[in-house]
Amino acid sequence: QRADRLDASRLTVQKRTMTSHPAPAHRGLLLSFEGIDGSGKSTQISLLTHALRQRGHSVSVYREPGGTPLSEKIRDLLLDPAYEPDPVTEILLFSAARSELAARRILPDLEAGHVVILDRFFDSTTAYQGYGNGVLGEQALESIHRLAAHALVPGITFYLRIPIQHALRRLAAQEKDRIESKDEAFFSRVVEGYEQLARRHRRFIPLDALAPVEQIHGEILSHATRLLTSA
Ligand code: Z5A
Repeated sequence: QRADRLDASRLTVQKRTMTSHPAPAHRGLLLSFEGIDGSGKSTQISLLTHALRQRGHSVSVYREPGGTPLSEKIRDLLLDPAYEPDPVTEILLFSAARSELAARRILPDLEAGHVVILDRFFDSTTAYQGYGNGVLGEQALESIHRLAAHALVPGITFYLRIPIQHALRRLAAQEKDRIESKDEAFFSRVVEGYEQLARRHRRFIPLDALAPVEQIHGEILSHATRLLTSA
């Protein structure tokens, strides 16, 4: 029996508070990674993907915004310094890219029993647009997230916590896109957003992003393993 055939009773998608749009039933496991740029998400995602595949799991990995041809086009628009979208437009564009990814990739993969790993999900919109740009109340944002994510919620959200100065130093050599070019005050608000989310949601697992790569990977793998084997 393949290791990725998860028992339906062990599904980890959290129950929605809004009954009008319940979380879809599926056999897979949804994991997301969050944190400011340079916190080490890509590094940890590739280690986790490799470890889970070695154990026989089918693993899909998607980045946000992106992951489908249309979502990648929206990503290009969103990160292009030539445009400065209205802040509400920006939320809706991130959400449009998310909806396309959720409907065309994430849901089918979860239904097939895959472990789906997301490099960012709707928590990024809360942190960057909600807190960073200071747009829309939490309730409005939550309704948009529910719609755009097709009611999916990660079983675990790994939050790589890093002081802004350290993250900036790690990325100093890279060319900056539109959002990476924002000032430090913006990133302080984004971090405050993540800290609020981490306090509020039990699915958030905060990790010290300054620890050695292998140590962080060990923690992440043990949480993912617990979820994959829990009854
Ligand atoms: N965005 C948004 O505003 N709203 C939304 O709803 C969504 C996104 C979904 C997408 O950026 C941008 O869109 C992002 C948020 C916004 N912009 N900002 N700012 P992206 O996809 O281009 O990139 P990113 O997601 O921000 O991540 P990144 O820049 O690729 O960084 P990372 O994946 O977190 O880190 P990394 O590449 O794994 O590591 C960075 C460097 O640190 C690298 O040299 C590593 O070797 C090193 N590293 C990693 N871990 C360690 C440890 N533990 N110790 C030492 N060095 C390490």
